[in-house]
Amino acid sequence: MRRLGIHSFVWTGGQTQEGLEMALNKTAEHGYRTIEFAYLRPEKFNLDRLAKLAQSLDVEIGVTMGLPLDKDVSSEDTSAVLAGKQTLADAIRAVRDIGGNKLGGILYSAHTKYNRQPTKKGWDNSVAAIAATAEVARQANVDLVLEVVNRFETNLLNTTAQGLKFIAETGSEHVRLHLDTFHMNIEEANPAAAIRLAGDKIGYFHIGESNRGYLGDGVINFDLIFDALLDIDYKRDIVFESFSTTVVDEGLSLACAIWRDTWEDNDPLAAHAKRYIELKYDEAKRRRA
Ligand code: FUD
Repeated sequence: MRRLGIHSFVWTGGQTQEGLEMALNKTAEHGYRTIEFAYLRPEKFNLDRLAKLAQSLDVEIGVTMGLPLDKDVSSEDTSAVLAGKQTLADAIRAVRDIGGNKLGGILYSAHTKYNRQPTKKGWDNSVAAIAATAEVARQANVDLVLEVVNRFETNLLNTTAQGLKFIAETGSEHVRLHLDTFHMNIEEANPAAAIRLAGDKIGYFHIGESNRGYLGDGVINFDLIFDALLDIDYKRDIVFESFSTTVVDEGLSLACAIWRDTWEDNDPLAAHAKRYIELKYDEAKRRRA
């Protein structure tokens, strides 16, 4: 792994400058070296100040988001697709301006529980929009990673195999997958096999438990996950993600159906996750030695 990071929603709903600055400080204090800002609203913040603070703390910033339905690039409606492309291009500029290194999340569709089947035309529209976005991202020196999520959060890319087909169709070497153990646990028959299948096409990796709470409390077999990540020689960032109603954001909490507390105190959660990930990673390395 390159850098171990933490999702900002462990610290803050992300609605204020102070909240994001606190999140950066907490991240560094706990020894994480990258943070994920989700649903960043660039117009609300002083991006330059956040960039400088991150740099002074040696914490890198990644940004993730999902599209709203009226900007869904997997829609058959041309105006929604155009609006979505514009949103993605704006988001890449915000990532660049905050000194960030990647844009991830549900960039290829709306982040929602769909009430319709995906369509071939919608898939093609999304592939074309992501191919165009990849070029914007490449020029801005920002990685573009597509998060494969469970069926209740998109209707387009629920499995790694679908994600690989999608990125192949974009024809761009600049698009990679953003995989997440919570989602894989729901959709993949064999999460470790999915990691091996994706190999070098994994650009970003989320570690989350099956109940989105404390690592180790749920059903995910992290030994198999870390064995697979070592097998493919995964060298990019790994980020711990956990959600609770202790930290609420209108957009993300609703899209992810976060209706209850999996924890109340974020400091012990963050400390535990870092110890847990480092331990599992070391154990996997020892198994190989
Ligand atoms: C959502 C999820 C998150 C989310 C991201 C979007 O279920 O797993 O990774 O997609 O935070 O900003």
